[in-house]
Amino acid sequence: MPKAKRMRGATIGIVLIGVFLGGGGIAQGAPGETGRICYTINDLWRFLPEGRSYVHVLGHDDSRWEEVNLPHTWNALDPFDEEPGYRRGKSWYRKELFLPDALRGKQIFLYFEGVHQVADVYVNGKPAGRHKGGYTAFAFDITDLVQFDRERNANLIAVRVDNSHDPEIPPLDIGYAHYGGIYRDVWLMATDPVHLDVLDHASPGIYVDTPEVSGERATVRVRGTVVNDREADCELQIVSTVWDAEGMAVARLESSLHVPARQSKAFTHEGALAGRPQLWSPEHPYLYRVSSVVQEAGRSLDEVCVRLGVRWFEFDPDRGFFLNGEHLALRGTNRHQDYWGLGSAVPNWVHRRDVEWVKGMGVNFLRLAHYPQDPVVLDTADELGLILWEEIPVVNYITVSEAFTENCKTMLREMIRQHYNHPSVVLWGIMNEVFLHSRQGERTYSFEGEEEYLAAVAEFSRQLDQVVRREDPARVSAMALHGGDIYNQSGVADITQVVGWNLYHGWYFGSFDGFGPFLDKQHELYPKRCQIVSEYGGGSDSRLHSLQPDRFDFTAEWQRLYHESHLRQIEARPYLAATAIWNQFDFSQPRVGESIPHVNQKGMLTFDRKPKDVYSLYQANLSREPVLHIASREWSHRTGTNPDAPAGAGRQPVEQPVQVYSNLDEVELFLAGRSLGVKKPDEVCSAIWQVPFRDGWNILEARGQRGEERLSDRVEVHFTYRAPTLADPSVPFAELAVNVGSNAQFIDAGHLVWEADQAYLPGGWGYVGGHTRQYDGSNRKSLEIFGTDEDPLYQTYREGLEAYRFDVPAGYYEVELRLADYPLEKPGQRVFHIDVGAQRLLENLDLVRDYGPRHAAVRTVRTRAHGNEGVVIRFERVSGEPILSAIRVRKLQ
Ligand code: GCB
Repeated sequence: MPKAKRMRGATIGIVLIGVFLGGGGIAQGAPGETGRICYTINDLWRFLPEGRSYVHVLGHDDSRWEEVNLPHTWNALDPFDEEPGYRRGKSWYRKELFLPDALRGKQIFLYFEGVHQVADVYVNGKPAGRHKGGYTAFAFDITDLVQFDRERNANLIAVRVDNSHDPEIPPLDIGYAHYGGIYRDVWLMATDPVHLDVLDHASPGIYVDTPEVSGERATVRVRGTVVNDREADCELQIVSTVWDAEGMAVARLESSLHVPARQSKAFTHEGALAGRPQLWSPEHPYLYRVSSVVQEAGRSLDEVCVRLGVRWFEFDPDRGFFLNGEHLALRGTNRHQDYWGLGSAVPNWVHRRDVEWVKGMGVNFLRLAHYPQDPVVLDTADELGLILWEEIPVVNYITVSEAFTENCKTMLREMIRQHYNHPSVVLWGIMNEVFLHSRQGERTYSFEGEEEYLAAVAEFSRQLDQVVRREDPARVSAMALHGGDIYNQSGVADITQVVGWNLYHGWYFGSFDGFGPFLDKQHELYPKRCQIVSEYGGGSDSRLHSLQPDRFDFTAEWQRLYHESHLRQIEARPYLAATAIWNQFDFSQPRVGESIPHVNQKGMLTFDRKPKDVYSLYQANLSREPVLHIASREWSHRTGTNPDAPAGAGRQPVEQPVQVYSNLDEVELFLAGRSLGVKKPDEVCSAIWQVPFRDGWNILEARGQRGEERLSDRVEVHFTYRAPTLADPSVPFAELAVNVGSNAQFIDAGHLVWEADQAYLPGGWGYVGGHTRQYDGSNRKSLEIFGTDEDPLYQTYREGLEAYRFDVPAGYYEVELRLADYPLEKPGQRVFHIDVGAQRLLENLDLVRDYGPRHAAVRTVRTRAHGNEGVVIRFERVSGEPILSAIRVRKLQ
């Protein structure tokens, strides 16, 4: 059955685009520092979502193309709609560029911060260059292609962008969207013909490090290359100055350089910083600036200015991580760059705010997974003080070919050279979970008979590792592994200087408690390896809550238990130099699905950056700032029963737990101004109260104090009391909705609580017969339900049931049935009748035939309950087993 293309909640993104006003600044390493003319050319591009030929030429009429500003992706929305996949292919961008006369005689470059993933750039119809790889910057010299004649047309920049799958370019198969487009800033840069190299892997042109460094003294070394694009030789002075944060020069280095015509020459100079260095650390992210000026006969021709953070570090397999000689437990998180409704086309201020969210959680470590990120991300990490792991996008498997290997090496070199001067970077990652898939790109658990492939992967890893060690001996190479032993068996785990484990005990497999023992075992077996945790996490959905949380129910409560357990296990293992949560933000995963299709929900914040409870859990544990947070705050509408209440007792208070995360010594919780007692948060900063919720609005307030500072947090919870006997006149029945087959309550957009399911008890309500079919996320496959955004209501169901009963008082009722069939795919496999009261509502219902597999079906009927018969929905099997996904009964007045 053909499926209509239905967008999911797309308006959110569109509204956000409207309010983003740009921001950010010129990033370190990007062009734009003093000595050069440099500005963004992000506005007024024309976009054509096709790969047509000959549209890059002058004279082609693009007036009907869409007008767009950069950053831009054509996949902001389509990975999230109900049509499988999203557009991967070619598109064109064109822009008219007027060059001011001031640029005559200069060397002109185009500098792209990131285009996904193959860019062919043309200027005035002629090719300027091609770049492969969607996450690193590149620059082209366009001096010979541009013209300054204003009478004629402006210069035409045309870029063909292709985000098709390419077996020679990483990433191959990934769990996140390959957003196509020019999705980062584009700059026009003009330099003197004699200039610091712009085309060296689009690096800033100088590389600064500290060959000798201690708390007492540091030497600074500056390396670079000067390019002479003149027709004559030149005699130059290169002057590098190190400035402290107050603008005082603390080192001056000088070299003379003879650069022959049309050639380039490298220089290195080194010298001591005056006085004791100010060291860079997460607590004290002190930044110097280093400028290198190219001078000729006292006249400055070019200048590049970058940052310098003076610091040194060490990883030890037993003792963990040391920064500037002091132990520092790296506690951190991972970040994907995309954002709900924007895809990868994220403005600089959002990148920056993301890093602030990370820092604000109290962590000091961030893995930029699984690819190099926007320059503003690295700048912000330097400024706020975060230790970074940055990596190239080799994910899940590789193509065994020279072209693939070379593309990966180039990408790695680009990443290292472009981000070399960022003190925040400590680890360069070369790959992630390379043995998750077979060489054919399928999820695999065995590499039997694949010795050749294993050897090829090992060789590939060695080559990449060598690139890191050669390019940047002062940092360490790293790779992330999934739990399989194949990394040990193949020797791959011994190649990089640090290995990170991506562990999902208590999520994809096993229980939480398996996490620590797994790491202990690895530590015991490989005592010389520096092993860290590069990923651990579990997903949640703010619409789902449970008093009995369970794996894959996506409740905030299960996610909290998961992280509390991991925090305890991590703290018990001092040898763990670093740990990183997967993930700081929910992100796209087009083919995998959780309770929100195409979204990975393991974030500490949602895809649109709303913090979840776990954000406060980490903040309370890691931050020095005082934290006081009432958890489950989105569980703003609750229901409950006092099963022991006698008939006629009216609405009773019902005790339910409320958890508070705090790093204060003591916290007092109040309900409607009445104290429920003072508690000391435990070792993961948690305290739980049993709160007697009353029918209606309940105002909860937590209060605490640190020194003179008083803190409080307040939430309002609406509680609906449900009498154990539905016909009890002292609690008149109004409405009851059930998330059938689930232990979790689902709160819909209208704040209706779809309660956790239960077996029928006379006088009350529930299912009769059957068994539960629950969502199983362990296979990482999507369970998208079509035709609805309320997927969780359908992802669990009761199968083989005889009836669903509500012993409601006599009267008229509206009954809403919700159904979606999976895993069946063919008509005829499951056919059944549904009777509501005496009425046959659905005869020979075959959901797959009538709606298609995994498609939501909703039926609302009116019925009458006579005497004390209640409302009974009966299911009669024809073939297969009947099912019910959710049900709602509402009394009609
Ligand atoms: C992993 C991958 C990451 C996935 C994550 C998950 O191990 O490295 O890319 O997103 O698991 O959530 O499944």
